[in-house]
Amino acid sequence: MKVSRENMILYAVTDRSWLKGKTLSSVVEEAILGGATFIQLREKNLNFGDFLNEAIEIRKICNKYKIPFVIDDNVEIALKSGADGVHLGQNDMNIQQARNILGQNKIIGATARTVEQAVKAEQEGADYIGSGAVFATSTKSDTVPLSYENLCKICSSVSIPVVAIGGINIGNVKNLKNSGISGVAVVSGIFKSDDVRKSAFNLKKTVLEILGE
Ligand code: TZP
Ligand code: MG
Repeated sequence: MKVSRENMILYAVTDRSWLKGKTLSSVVEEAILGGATFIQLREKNLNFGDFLNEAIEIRKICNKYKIPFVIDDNVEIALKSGADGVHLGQNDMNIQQARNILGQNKIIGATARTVEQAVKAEQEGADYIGSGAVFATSTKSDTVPLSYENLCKICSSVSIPVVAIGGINIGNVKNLKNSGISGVAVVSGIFKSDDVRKSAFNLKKTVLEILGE
């Protein structure tokens, strides 16, 4: 599966911090039912076996709804789980190496915080760019702020889709209007909610409003 701009509208990045007894696959399904158009499995603390089993479970849910599914950081888990691809940060495996392992038909997303990083990622064969942090976030500790102006520059420097990430919620997403993004990547704005489906639904509605104008 490859990505289209429409797949980027509401890109949900998982987090198991707020499961409250639920399974991650059940909340991922809720996010999809609410309108998430893309799922990234982000696990920073699981061992390989648990990470792989979780990836296989979530892959099944995403396949059921035909939603693209990528693994954060880990090319081996992406390959072994049958995921649609991987999302690579600047300190992960390089894009060409991941492409050699995964093949042309898999999705490779890349984090870029500057125009130079974005242009390089596109040249190396990335399918989309994730850029942030556009707002303050407590989900990731080592983020660097990305200004609206620099987000706009990144969007206009590449022809692949760009998703903004970092602290995005229903209240501030309007500030990203006219930046050139194809959508937003969200962790807590979806998964911290007691009603994941409703939060995804409301967020998507607002994102579609700003993308349409
Ligand atoms: N990369 C940049 S900011 C961020 C990541 C993974 C965390 C985004 O989480 P939230 O909860 O949507 O602010
Ligand atoms: Mg990463």
